Amino acid sequence: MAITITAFERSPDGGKGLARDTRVRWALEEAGQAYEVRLVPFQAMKEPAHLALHPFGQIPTYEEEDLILFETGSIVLHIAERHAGLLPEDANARARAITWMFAAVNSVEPPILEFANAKLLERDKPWYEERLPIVADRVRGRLKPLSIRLGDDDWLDGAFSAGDLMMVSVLLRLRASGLLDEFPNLAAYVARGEARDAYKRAFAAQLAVNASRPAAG
Ligand code: GTB
Repeated sequence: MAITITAFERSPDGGKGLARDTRVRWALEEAGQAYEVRLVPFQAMKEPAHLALHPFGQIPTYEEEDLILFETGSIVLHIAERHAGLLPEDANARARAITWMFAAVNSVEPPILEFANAKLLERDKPWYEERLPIVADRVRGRLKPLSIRLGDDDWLDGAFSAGDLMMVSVLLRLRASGLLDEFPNLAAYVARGEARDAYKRAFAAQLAVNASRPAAG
C-alpha cells in the first residue's frame, strides 16, 4: 500500500519540524508505515494539480491508492485507525484518545496560532505591544488546565496515543516563546514526545529535506 504525503519544498522554519507534515510523518513512523514525500514549491500549492488534493492549497496531503486526505487531524486519525500503536483497543479509551486529538487541534492550537501569527505578522502594528500579552494570556488559558489535567502523568490518558501525538505537535510551536516553560510538566511532556524514536525519525526526515536548502522567505 503506497503512501505519499506532500511537504514544503522549502519550509519557512528551515527544518525545525514545525510545518505540519512532521506530525503526519511521526504518525506514520509510530505505525511502522513506509511513505514517500512529494515536495511542493509555494507557487505550485495554489495551482490546480495541488488544489485537487487540498482545497485550501496547503500541505500536508495524504494519498493512499485512490484515497486522498487533507487536514492533519483527519490524516493522523486515519493512520491511527488502520494501524496498531496509536489508539487503544478499549472502545472508551479509544474515544477519549480521539477526544484529545480534537482538543489539540480545536481548543489548544487556535490560540497558539494566534500568538504565533501575532509575533510573525503584527510586529510593525501600533497596537502590537498592547495586544501580544492579551494573546499570550489566551494561550496560558489553555496551558494551565492542560497542565493540571496532565499532572504527574506521562501521557494524557494512560499509554501514549494519537491524542498525545497531536497535542505534543501543537505545543511544540510554543517552544521558542518561553510560554511552555511556565508549565514544567508540559515542557517535560513535549520532551517525552520528542524523545520517542518515531518522532526522532520523523524530525530527521523533514530536516534532511530542509537542511540543504535555505529557508523560504
Ligand atoms: N488545518 C490544516 C492542517 O492541520 O492540516 C492546516 C494546514 C496548514 O496550515 N498548512 C501550512 C501551509 O500549507 C503549512 S504548516 N501553509 C501555506 C499556505 O497556507 O499557503 C503551518 C506552518 C508553516 C510554517 C511554520 N514555521 O515556519 O514555523 C509552522 C507551521
